[in-house]
Amino acid sequence: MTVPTRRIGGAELDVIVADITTLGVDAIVNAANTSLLGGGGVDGAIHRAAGPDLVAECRMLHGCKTGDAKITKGYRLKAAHVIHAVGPVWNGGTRGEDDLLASCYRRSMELCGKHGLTSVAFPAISTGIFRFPADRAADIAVRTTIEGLSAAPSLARVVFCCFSEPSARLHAEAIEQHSGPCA
Ligand code: AR6
Repeated sequence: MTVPTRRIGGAELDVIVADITTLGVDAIVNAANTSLLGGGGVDGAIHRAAGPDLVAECRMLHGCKTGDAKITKGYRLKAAHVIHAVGPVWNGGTRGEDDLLASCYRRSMELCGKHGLTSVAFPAISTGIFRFPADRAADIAVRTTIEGLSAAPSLARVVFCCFSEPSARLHAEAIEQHSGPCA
């Protein structure tokens, strides 16, 4: 699937299907849990690829609340940094899940701005082990990231790094919906 790049302000938005641990961007975002000490899914893959120094730095952060994000170095990854964002577990949608998911994208964008990062890649946070509906999550991810560009003027590239074609299609549709027609 080829998705045309969209430009919003000074940033381009891309959707790709890839293993996020292979990307040479300033920061990859991790779909972490509140302990920040690793787990399965993309979290496990990032810790394996980064090596043991990552969990050592994470230990010093003393966890992270759901809806928040914290930044570390990338160690053996190509990415210089990892932004550990904690998405909500899906519980039917009545426990603030939408707001918590939006919050972790917003906090990640704020960290990109604070650290002057020029490129960032997001996985589809909460849509795996945490069971958040993929279409609803893609809409929140794209909308909140576009809103967050104003907090991160240094960003020239935002990548939605999906792990399947259907996930990529959902993100591409959301970009189309929230960014207007292709220029
Ligand atoms: N690259 C890109 N995307 C990936 C990769 C990868 N290497 N591996 C999985 N995905 P998940 P969650 C996709 O389960 O739902 C962990 O145990 C995956 O297909 O990794 O937020 C944490 O420690 C899905 O679309 O994260 C937490 O306890 C998306 O990444 C919990 O899982 C997120 O799936 C977090 O669950």
